[in-house]
This record gives sequence, C-alpha cells and structure tokens, in this order.
Amino acid sequence: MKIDKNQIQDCNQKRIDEHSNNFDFLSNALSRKGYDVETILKKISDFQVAIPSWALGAGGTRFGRFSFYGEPSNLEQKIEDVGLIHSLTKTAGAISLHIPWDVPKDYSAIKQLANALEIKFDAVNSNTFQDKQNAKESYKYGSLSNTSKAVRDQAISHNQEVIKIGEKLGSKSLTVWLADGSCFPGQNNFQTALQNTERSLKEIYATLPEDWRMLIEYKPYEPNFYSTVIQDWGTSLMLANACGKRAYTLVDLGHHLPNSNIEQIVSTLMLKGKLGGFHFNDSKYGDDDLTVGSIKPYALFLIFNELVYGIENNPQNPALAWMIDASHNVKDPLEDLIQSLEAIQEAYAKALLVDQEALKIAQQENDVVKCQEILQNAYRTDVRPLLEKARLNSDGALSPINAYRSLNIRQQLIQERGKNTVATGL
Ligand SMILES: [Mn+2]
Repeated sequence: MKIDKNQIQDCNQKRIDEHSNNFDFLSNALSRKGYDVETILKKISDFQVAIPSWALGAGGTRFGRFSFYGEPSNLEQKIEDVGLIHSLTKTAGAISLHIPWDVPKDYSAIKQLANALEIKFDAVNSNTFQDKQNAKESYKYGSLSNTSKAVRDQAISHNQEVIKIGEKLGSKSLTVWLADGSCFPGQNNFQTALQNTERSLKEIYATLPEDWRMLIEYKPYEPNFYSTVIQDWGTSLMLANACGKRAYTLVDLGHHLPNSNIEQIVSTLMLKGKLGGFHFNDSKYGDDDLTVGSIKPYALFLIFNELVYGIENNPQNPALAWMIDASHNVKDPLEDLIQSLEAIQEAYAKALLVDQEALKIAQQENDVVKCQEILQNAYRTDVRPLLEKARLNSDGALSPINAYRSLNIRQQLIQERGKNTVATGL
C-alpha cells in the first residue's frame, strides 16, 4: 500500500491551527535569541535515518515471538513499509539490507520500487553469526576469528559477496558486526582471535570498491558471554586503523556496558576522523534494542551535542551513516520506528540549539554552573513545533503516529498481506 499525499494533508488539517500557534511562538522566541530558524529547519529536514530491513517485523527474544500481523514477507514489502514511514515522517529516506535475509531477486525492479518511494540503499550488513543452510563450514566457534582457515575464508567471501550485492543497489558501505568471542575462560586465545580477525578484515577491505567504506561495529558481550573479539571502540578503532583510510568505527548505542560515557567515545572518534556509522536504540540493562529515547533521552541529547559539534568542527570525519537498530516485541514495528525517528529528530534539534560560543567561554572561565545551564536550556526547549514544521514543509504528517492510526495502516496491511505473515530477520 501507499499513502496518498492528500490523505496526509487531511490529517494535518485537524492540527494545523494548533501547530501554527506553537510554531510561531517558538520561532519568535528563537529568533529573538539570535537563532536562524530557517537553517535549523533545513538541517532537520536533511537528517535522514536508514531503517534496517530486519526491523519491520516483530522481533523475538529467546523466549518467544509474538506477531503483529500483516508483516512484510519479502523485500518488496519491506521497502514498501519503509516508504510508509518515510511518507509520514520524511526522515526515513533509506533502507539498510541484511544479507542473506534480503537478497534481491530482481535488482532493477527493487531499485525502481525504492526510487519511486524516495528510498536509498544505505550500508549493507553481512551475517556470519548464523549458519546458512547447507553451508560447508559452521560459525559456531566464530567466523573471521575462527581457528580454522576454511571457516575464515568462507566468512571473508560472504562479506565480499555482500559488497557485490550492495554495489548493484548503489550502497556505499559495508557494516561488519561479529558475534565472535568465547563463552568460557580459556576457550579462546585472545591474541590469536584478534590477529585472525585483523587479517580477515584486511582481506575484505582489499576488495572494497574505491568509493566504499567499511564500518566495524563493536559489542562487549552477547551472544558470547565471556569475551567478544571486537569488544569496544578501542579495538574497533585499532582494527579500522590497521585496515586503512576507508575503514571506520561504528557506534551502536546498545553495545556498551551500563553507564559508559558514549558521548565521550563519539567525541574522540570524530576528532580522529574515524566515526563512520551510528546505530540508534535505547536500553536499560544491556543491548535491549528499545525505542530510541524511551529510557535515557538526556543521554541521547548529550550524544547528539557531541555529534553536532563534530559535524561542525571535524572536517576530518566523513558524513555518518545513521541507522535505527532496534527490535519490537510489544509494539507495532512501524509505530515503534516512528517514535524512534521522532526521538532522534528531537535530540538533534535540541543539540542544534546549544549555544556553542557561550559554552566555549563558560568552559574557558571554568563556570561549571553556566556550562550546565547552557546545555539544559537547549535540552528543556520543546522543539516539537520545529519538527512538525520541517515535516509540513516536505509534505509529511504533523503527527506521524496519529496519521498512522487514523489512516488505519496496520489494518490495511493485514487485509493486503494476511494475518499470518512473518518477516525474515531476528
Ligand atoms: Mn547495530
């Protein structure tokens, strides 16, 4: 299904007066303080986040999985779902494919469909954490780090295959996340595992097209519970540096131990020009994969504050690949993604309001109270009218969640696709 522009306009009509009042009030207040509201709106509109192809169905835990019905059962339907989210939010102009779950059958048809919905193909993701049916070698004890050369070679050629698929779609980066590690002390030789991983990544990197990037993701634990080979940003950065200029670290918000200072990690990586990608989600305990901003919105703002600072001050760091990496166990996946996109835009807009000049002076003068005031003044501003205006300017919905519900989109998807469809993925 596709949402017609007129349907969105009808939904907007009911809220337009309230929006106009709120926007005028905020816009005047910001202009009086010297902000350039038009530039802020443009930045918000330009900020696009990729939706991963595995996030459009119900996510499961190891205890069970509960369907939302009308889930997309093939790649075409997944792209259509991203198109639905994008037409409402105007923020989800890209999809990130997971191989082998979403290998296109007809490349030109897939590209045409994505093009018509204004969806680009972002980073492609390899998968060496599961065994492919009838695969010769098993990844049970690791992939790129495995002690067996045959296993490593199989994992390397899978990544090279993923690059080829991405090239046909117009992707420009490969994301590598390894589940490799160990569950028990003594199971792995740390040094051998790291050396094998570095060698394998270098082999993949050697076949990377000139205009491509390799993004190396890290994670401290899970599915291995004693050690992971790429456990933290330092290990990822070391491997990226070993591979070369076009290899970067990818930060996933959920891939940190509790209370890690993620904003400081972001800042350091951008200073070194090595932050290549970003995965959004939120968590309370570990890699919970919850809706962005649902648990720690202030932490998200502080992270965005560093991202905005880096974007403005670190030309050595390339444009980032943004993606939501969340799972949906109890919410309609599309509603959950809409909420995540709203939280991302909100944190970004608030970070754009941080008075960087005043902050610099307050830092110089060691005025700690003033520093906090500056950050929290920005954080406490209700920026939602700015997000509404940015969407309105691009024919999106004033309130994407309300439009999604009043247009009965899930019900229509169930009617179209049936109740018992299951999306491939986690
Ligand atoms: Mn991730």
